[in-house]
Amino acid sequence: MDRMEVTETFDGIVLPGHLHTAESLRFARSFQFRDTDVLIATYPKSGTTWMQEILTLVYSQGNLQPAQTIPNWARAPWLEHTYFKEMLREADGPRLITTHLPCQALAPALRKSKAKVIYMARNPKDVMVSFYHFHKLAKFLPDPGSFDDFLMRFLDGKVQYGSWFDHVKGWLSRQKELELFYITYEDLHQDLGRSVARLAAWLGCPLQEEALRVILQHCSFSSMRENVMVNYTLIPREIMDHSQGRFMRKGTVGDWRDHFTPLQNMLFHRLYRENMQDSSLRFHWTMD
Ligand code: PPS
Repeated sequence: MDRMEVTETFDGIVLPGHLHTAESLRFARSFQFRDTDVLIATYPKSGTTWMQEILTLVYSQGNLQPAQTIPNWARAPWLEHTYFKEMLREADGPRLITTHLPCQALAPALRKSKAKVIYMARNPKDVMVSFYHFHKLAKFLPDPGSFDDFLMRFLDGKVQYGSWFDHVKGWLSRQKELELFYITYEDLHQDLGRSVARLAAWLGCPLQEEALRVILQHCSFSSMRENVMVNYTLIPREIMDHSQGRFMRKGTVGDWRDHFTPLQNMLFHRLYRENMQDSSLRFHWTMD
């Protein structure tokens, strides 16, 4: 196994050494964005793969070929990952790039360009549940321990990739300085058609009705779950143990209700309020 037990620390955040090295992180921080680049920024488990698929198809105007033949990590590689340089497509048009890094690490590089950022957030209760299950399958992440332990570490910002609160507040507090489009997993769930059309218009890439129809069909949970280019079944078992669960797990809003005890919910609520009280951000999800 390749650096499976190693962790990298970056600005106080712990990241899996299987995917990150000090060098790959240094490279990410000083990356020269082009004005035409489009960066998908998310905290893990917030709908990154969904957004990668939507943007691929917006730029292909509904042509399914890239989505059906190229894995998502090659179509929209993670800036901070070790393989980024070899995956980045040197095409003239928009390069799709993904990141889970916090805003403070990338804002200086982004400010030097007009690169577009799409920040996608998700109800942290559902993020936490999805992340917990993902830890069981991803062998490059530590054993999550009990659900209760993981929940405490998540609220404390002590999980890999750091604090959800800092991530969301960091990116969204810079909405005005960056070319940033903010959207949530819940928006996509509520009205995928409207969300895709808004995104396409903002990207300056409006869609014909037929292209939109194809995108909606292809980006449904059931369709993406079967697409090997996005469901991570191409990743070998030593890295993702598919017997422990599926990457495309449930794809629902509010799955936390089937996981949290009343006590866990109370604690989550209290810490959510405490952590978000210094922020005037409005979120598109219900915490009850
Ligand atoms: S990662 O590992 O950070 O890239 O994960 P990420 O892609 O951000 O999040 C994975 C969760 O997104 C769900 N997903 C979807 N939900 C609804 N519709 C579609 N099309 C879709 N595609 C991915 C995926 O199932 C994970 O959520 P959970 O709650 O675990 O099912």
